[in-house]
Amino acid sequence: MTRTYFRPAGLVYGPDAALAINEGRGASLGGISATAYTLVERIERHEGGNISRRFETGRLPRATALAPFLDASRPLVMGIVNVTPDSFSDGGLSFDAGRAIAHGEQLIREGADILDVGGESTRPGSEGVPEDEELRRVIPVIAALAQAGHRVSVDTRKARVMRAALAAGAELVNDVSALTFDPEAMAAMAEASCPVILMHAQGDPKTMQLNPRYDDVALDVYDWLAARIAACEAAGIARARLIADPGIGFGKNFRHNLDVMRQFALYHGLGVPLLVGLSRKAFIGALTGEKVAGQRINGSVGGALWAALNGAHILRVHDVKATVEALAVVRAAVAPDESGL
Ligand code: 7PJ
Repeated sequence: MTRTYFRPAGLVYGPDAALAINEGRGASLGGISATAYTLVERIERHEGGNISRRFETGRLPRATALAPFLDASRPLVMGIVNVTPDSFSDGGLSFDAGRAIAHGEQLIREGADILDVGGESTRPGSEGVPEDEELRRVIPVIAALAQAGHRVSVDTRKARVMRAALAAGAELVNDVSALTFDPEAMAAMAEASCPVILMHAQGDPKTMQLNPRYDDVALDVYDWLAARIAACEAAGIARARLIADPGIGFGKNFRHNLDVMRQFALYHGLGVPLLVGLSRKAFIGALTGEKVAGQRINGSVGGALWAALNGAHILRVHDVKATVEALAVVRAAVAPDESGL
């Protein structure tokens, strides 16, 4: 059986996007008003593994509908609030509710739209955290930040933590296992009504970087995410609630990450909004030579801009100020008189 994929290409921005759409030569990329694609790469994956590619002036079979909290004119910036003692990039600096809350407030002042609060490090090689400990870490932080009026997401793989976080005021659930880790997570989300972020990973955090393998990483990740979206819909989680994320660094070697990044626009074919998290990851360090995760700001911002120009709806970052400032410059260059991108 041949499987067919369509990757948006020939991207144009701002007034060019408006013109291309008006002339019927382009369509909005992922529902983002400031970006249009004018070509699609038709990718056919044949039985036995052969892949053929050609450009066409076509449209994606499915357009993306934006959830109300998203912004059609620009990507939202999700600031990372770690409440873990072993998080690799901030050394557990916020392992303490008070400090995590202050850090979240700081990220809001810097321009974050969403705060992603996590109590379990899922970086390569890390061990899981007992449920009670995870709850003890994240719930007070979520409650305080939500109470202060901020939009909070919870980064967890556990149904009980999801439920408690929503009860404490979280508005989104971000699961790096795409509801596969905890057998109850799917039901917990079917009962809720919040947006759910489904991230691709191969293997579990402890072993995922040992020897990741794919036939074609970009397409394999696409198939996996499409299957998770279908499974969620079948379990009663409406498609309109889902956000997909290719999971940079999760069971992917350097080359895998580059392949996924280059073809990021492919994932718009899933027909749901997209999130990317590449902030400070090893892949950025490998490209820049910066060994200290906390010093990988410049490379991370470069990656975030690439994702933004490829229609990402949410950028998950540690360095909110740097990202927001860089986005402002790209946005002005793309559409000086508008508020696009
Ligand atoms: C991601 C995440 C990511 C989503 C982490 C780190 C590791 N959630 N949680 N996407 N990464 N959705 O921040 O380096 O890429 S934890």
